[in-house]
Amino acid sequence: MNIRPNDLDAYWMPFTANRQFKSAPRIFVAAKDMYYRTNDGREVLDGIAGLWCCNAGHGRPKIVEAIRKQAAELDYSPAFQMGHYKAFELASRLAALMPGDLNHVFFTNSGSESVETALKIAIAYHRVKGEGQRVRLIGREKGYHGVNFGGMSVGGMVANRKMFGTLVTGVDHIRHTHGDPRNLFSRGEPQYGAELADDLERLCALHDPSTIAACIVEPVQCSAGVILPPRGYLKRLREICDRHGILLIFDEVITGFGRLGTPFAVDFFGVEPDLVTAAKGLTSGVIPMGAVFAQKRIYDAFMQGPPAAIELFHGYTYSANPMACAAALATLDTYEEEGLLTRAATLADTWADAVHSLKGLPHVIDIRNLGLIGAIELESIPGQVTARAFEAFLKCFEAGLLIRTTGDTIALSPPLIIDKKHIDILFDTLSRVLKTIS
Ligand code: PXG
Repeated sequence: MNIRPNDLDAYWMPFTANRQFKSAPRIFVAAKDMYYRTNDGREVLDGIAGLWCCNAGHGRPKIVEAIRKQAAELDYSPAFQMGHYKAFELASRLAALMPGDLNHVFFTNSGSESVETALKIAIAYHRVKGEGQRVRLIGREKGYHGVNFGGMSVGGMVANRKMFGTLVTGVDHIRHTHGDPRNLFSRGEPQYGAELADDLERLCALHDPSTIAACIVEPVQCSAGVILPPRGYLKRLREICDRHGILLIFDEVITGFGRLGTPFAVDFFGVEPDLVTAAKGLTSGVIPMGAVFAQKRIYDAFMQGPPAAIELFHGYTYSANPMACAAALATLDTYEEEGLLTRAATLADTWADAVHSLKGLPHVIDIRNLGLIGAIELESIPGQVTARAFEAFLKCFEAGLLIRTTGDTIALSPPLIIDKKHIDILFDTLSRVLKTIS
């Protein structure tokens, strides 16, 4: 076969209709602050922070400079049995951002790896504590925890699961919280449905709680179309886990680093889980990196036995990669200097007004928001789920706005540097497009 440079064929694109894309490619060539630039020279307003990750915006000088400098100074350092200063510095700074005793940090390279790491730590924790029978993992319907086997198994997105065999065994799911008609068009946290957390009690009764290692949930289910936890739901989940000795894991890959107007959703909801996964905003999306936060008592439980024994047989070649650490430290500096981890709280009302202003436009059947997240759910064309939202996606892109769609829901989650002027442009464009879709 004749392969030419820049031929579109060789690249097998992730979560993309490859043939459709390659017949009409959409290519970015540059990005700065709130905007991407396309190969045909158009500016596109970033309504989704890349893929929910570029929280500091694009091309931020401190981050760019830190990466440049690190590449020249210490490009790579072995992740096992060797250390470099920035890894320790980053872990300490991250631990200081978290409330309570969530003060030990394990580094990974993605949200998916963070999830696998957290699930493995949970199971191993019970074993080192002498409860090796606690092996079951509980996820939630419609949950998204990445695409590796553990995350896919505790996840609840049917399309992401059905092609891949029997998945990890010993996994069960609590019900999702979507669909109560009383919650339609709620501003912020929906009022009804906290009792859905009791579904975990049902699974405890079925499996016996002594067999359950952990329950993992996203505080806000973003990938499934921004499904919000009803008021009191997460607290109730915490109480049930406590009652039965089950570890609670918050998957904060999206909600971490300021998305809700607090550093983490942990702060926003006032609920302290045992483990927290993060990625994306950790480096503002610039270099792949993830992290798992563990409570001190979990870390301490492993620090037993002969000091020469490796306590956890887990890790990645690129755990705490120096380039990623440098990018993350510069990202944290940028967040701090510009107040970005709490900026969403300042903008939340303006944002909520703007998102809910779309009520009444054609096909809009629900609107949801929290922090700097918004979702506009469109009525599906019968037999053609996704078609309507995808049309909106293409038309927005042509009109200079990047949005994200899942099913027939439009999701918005802009860089946290967004200001009122961009919010106006975003919603003017989106409302114009919504008036034209079939
Ligand atoms: N957990 C959660 C809660 C996520 O949202 C992952 C884990 C996996 O992260 P990695 O880094 O392995 O992709 C995610 C990722 C979307 C979308 O628009 C969401 C994600 C990724 C890409 C697209 O729904 N979330």
